[in-house]
Amino acid sequence: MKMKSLREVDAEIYSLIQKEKKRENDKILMIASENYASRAVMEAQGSVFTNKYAEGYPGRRYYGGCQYADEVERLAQERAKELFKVEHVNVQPHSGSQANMAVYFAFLQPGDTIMGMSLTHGGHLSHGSPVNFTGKLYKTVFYGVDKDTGYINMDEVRKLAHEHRPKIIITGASAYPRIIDFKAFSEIAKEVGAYLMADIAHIAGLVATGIHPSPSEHSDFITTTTHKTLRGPRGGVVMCRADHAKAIDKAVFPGIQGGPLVHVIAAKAVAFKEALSEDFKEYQKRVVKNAKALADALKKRGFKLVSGGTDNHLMLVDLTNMNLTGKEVEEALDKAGITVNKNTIPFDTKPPTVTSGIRIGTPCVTTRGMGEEEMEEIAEIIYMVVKNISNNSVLMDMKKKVQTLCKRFPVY
Ligand code: DSN
Repeated sequence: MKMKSLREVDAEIYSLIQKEKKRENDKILMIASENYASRAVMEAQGSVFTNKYAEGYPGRRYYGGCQYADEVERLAQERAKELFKVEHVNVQPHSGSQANMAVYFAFLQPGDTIMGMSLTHGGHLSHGSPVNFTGKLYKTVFYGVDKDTGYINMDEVRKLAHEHRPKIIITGASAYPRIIDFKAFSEIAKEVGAYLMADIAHIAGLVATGIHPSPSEHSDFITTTTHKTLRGPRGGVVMCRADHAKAIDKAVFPGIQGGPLVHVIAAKAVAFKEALSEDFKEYQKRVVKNAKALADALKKRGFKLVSGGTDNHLMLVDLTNMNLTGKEVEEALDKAGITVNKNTIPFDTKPPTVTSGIRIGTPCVTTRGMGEEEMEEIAEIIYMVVKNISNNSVLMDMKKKVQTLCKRFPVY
C-alpha cells in the first residue's frame, strides 16, 4: 500500500485541521480546561503506536509484539508516580470520566451513596449528576459553596457526610477558583468511614508542581485528565496506594475498557516528562499569576467574581450586576475573538444553556507567552465587549486588538 499524506487522501479533513489551527492561533482561548499540547506530545500521539493492540498490562498482555508498548507504558507509569508522588498509577483510562468510573466500579455497588460537589456549584458530571451514569447508578448527595463567601462550605460537607454516610466522598471541581483543602476532606471521610477520591483534573499541573497542595497523602484515589493545566494529550489517569492497585487495574481493564490507546499513553509519558521540568513549574506559576492579574483587572472594571477572586488558573464571572447572561457574553466575546464558556454560578437561577456567568482560564494564554500586561489588555477588551454588547463596530475594533495580541504571541 502506498502511504499518501492526509492532504492527498482527504482534502476536507486536511482543510478542517488547517482551519482549526488558524482558529487556535488567531483567537484568545480562555476556556479553563483547554491548553496547547506541545509538538512533542502531538508527535507521540500521532505515532505508529496507534496501530498496536495491547490489552492487559506491561509484561501481562493478551497480544504479541508488545515489547515497545510495554516500555512506553512503564515509562508513563514511572514518570507519573514521580510527578504526583503516588504509589500506583494506571495510565490507561481514555478520559477523566473513565478514570472516575474505574474507582467507582472497583469499590462501590449500584445503590451505594456517593457525595460530590454540585455541578451548579462547580462540580463535575461524573461526580453524581442525575444525567450521568453516576446519578443513575448511585444515591447521590451534594455539597456546595457558601452563598456569602463562594468558598466550599466545609461545615456543610461534614454535616452531610454524617447524615448520609456516603461510601465515597469526591473532592475536585471543574469551576472552583479556590484552593481545595484535601486534608479537611480526608478528616471528614475518616470520621464517616468513607473513601476519599480527589479528582484533580483541572488543577493537575498546579498539583504536580506544588503550587496547589497535593491530595496524595490524604486521599485514597486521585483521578485526573492529562490535557488541562497538565498540557498533555486528551486522556485520563487513576492513582492510588499500592493496596488498591489490583482492584483499580482490574476495573480499568477488563472492567470498563478494552485495548489501551498506546499512542495516547506515549503522549502522556512525554507530557509527564515535560511536567517534571523546571520550565513547567515556572509556567504553572505564571498561569496563577496571570489569573490573579486578570481577576484584579476585571474587578477594577466593575466585574463581580464568585468568591471575590482566584487562587488557581480560573475565575468565575458573575454577570448578574451587568444584567447580561453567560450565553450573551460568550457569543459577544466570540465575535471579538475571545473564546470562553458560559457557566452557571452558585445558586444560579438560569438554566445551564443560558447561565448567569462565564468561566475564564489562563492556561492557554500563558502557554503562548502572555503575561500580566496582556491580562490587563484582555480585561479591557472584555470590558469593552460587555459594555458595548450590541455595538458591532466596537466588537470589530476589539477583534483587531485581539488579532494584534495573537500575532505577538504565536502558538504553533
Ligand atoms: N468539560 C471539562 C471542563 O470544561 O471543565 C470538565 O471535564
